[in-house]
Amino acid sequence: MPQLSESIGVSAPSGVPQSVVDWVASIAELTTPNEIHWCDGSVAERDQLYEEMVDKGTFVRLNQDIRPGSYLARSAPSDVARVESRTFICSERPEDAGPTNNWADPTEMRTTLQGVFAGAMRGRTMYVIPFSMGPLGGPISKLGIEITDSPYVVVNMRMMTRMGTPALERINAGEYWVPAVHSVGYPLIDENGNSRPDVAWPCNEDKYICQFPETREIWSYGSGYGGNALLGKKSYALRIASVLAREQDWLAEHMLILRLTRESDGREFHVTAAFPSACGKTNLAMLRPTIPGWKVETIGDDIAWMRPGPDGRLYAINPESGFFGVAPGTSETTNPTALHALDHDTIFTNVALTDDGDVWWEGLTKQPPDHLIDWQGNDWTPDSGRPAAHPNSRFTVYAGQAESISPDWEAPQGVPVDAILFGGRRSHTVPLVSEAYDWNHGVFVGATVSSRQTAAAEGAVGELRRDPFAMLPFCGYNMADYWAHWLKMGELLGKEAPRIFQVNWFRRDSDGHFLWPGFGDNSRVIEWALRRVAGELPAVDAISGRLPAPGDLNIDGLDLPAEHLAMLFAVEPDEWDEEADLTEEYFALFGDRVPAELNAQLQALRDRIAEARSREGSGDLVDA
Ligand code: GTP
Ligand code: SPV
Ligand code: MN
Repeated sequence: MPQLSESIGVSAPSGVPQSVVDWVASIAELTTPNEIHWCDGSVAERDQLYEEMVDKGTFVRLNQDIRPGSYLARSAPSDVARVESRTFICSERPEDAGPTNNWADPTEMRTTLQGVFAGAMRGRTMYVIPFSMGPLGGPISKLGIEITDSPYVVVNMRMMTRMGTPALERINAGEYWVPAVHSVGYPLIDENGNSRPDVAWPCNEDKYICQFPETREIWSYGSGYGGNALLGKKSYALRIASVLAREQDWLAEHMLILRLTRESDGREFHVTAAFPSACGKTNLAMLRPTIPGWKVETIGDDIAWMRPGPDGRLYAINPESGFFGVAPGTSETTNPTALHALDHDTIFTNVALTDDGDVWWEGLTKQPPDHLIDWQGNDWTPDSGRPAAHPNSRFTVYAGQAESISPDWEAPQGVPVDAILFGGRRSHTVPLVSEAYDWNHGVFVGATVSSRQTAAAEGAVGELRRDPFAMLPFCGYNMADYWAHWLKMGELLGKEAPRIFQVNWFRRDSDGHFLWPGFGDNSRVIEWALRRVAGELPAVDAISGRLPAPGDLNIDGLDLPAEHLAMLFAVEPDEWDEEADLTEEYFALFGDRVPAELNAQLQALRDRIAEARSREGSGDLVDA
């Protein structure tokens, strides 16, 4: 058997500590690549990789007159989204992963991984990617090194993280870093030394996305797509970081970050929002208000790291430096900011290709082009009867390209959070907006989020599932302990804690139409929430929380019939009764690990339902 790694050596850049060299050498010994490349993050390095990927067929160079610096990748049809069923939390004890994670014994998983990674990079280049999550050197930022055999991963990581020499220099100086190992699992030479040709999107049927919370390691095998492979994102910034955050009294969350400035008095507000995958974080992060008086700036669209600051308030940073956003549905009407950001220097994955070498996806234009090459590389016409772009097709773009990006998006200390929103796709039950009674009620609201599943992960699209804090696939430890951690953070923050709101853009009428126009009009809901934060508005106590008093939600200029408005805010005792029963069943999954306070919140919800019923019975609120 050829011992390739011995002959190539590790040849690390100068200054790299022996411990890092030893780790890289150990991975090279295991995976036996042809060569090792230490990524410096330069434009020259990027351009060389683009060139190589075009030559190999992994990338299609788009029409450079229309989309300069932009490329299209088409993945294997079996590798199009996160694979939750193959994502593992490998904690020593199964109860520390909890009932909502796939647990695997760390010793057994190590043996399995040693098996699948052995020789996995034969015939390929192994890339060593030093990166920082968060601005380099920031007090909330953290470092990592991803080893991968995928040049696609390298060029995506270059946009999504601060990647290259400056990150490595901090590691050289002895700063903490997290190791992450990735292989697509498609060696080009077998164990007998026989070669096989490469394919445009190498991957493996067998997939493992593994997080080891105690040793803070990440191992990912078999997929080249998104969060399965860009290991700074979900694996580090959420699964491992949530474990660190619990120990160190901070929060690692699946949240966008937004700044809103009120023009009348110049007051700045910062909002974070947790919505499940493909439920509107990118859209809200780039909100264009349809009401006057507000300026909106983007800080992050997917992940927030939040820490109490010196003044006791909660400060948020975006650990990422790019957007890996859902393409379908992005248009001049729904999200012009995102659309314009994609004008140049963008990597598209699994969208359709037009005859003039540009991109297209469902929702981009009302009229689809007459002919396209679909995401699988086949001819497509409007009567093909299948989507031209994959529903989870995505764009990767540097965050600085969004015209809405805040001048403070890289502020190392972060921005102070005034309000936190929780939302999901709910056709009924949950009103357009309600404010939690207090932090603990807000934690209950976050813990009980449910949402219709989207194409961001494999599974039954449309099925309603619990997705607490939009963290179901991303919490690195027992979800019930995570709720306890949120309760504890409320105690730490005390009166400085942000206010919490529940929103639902997705309520439908009996014909299945959305009742709320959404998108830019979501500014109306946020304005109400921020005026509540500012203490400028009263509210009406209801089952799910505090609702806007009649007339307080600005609906000027909206074509919203009064009965639709009523339906958006209807809080039906029967529906909430069912909700409470389902919550009780859901909590039972976690046994006695559920914090007592959340059971008390459930009882308080039941009490509010009973009270609403008795008021109904007395005729108080019944329309004449
Ligand atoms: P991940 O990147 O997967 O974490 O998701 P995300 O939350 O950033 O998702 P994104 O913003 O890309 O969600 C896109 C989907 O949400 C598309 O189907 C949009 O049409 C839909 N969407 C976003 N905002 C709204 C809204 O206000 N109303 C409605 N009805 N749909 C919306
Ligand atoms: C999500 O699924 O929540 C995403 C996309 O943000 S991925 O990075 O693929 O996880
Ligand atoms: Mn996400």
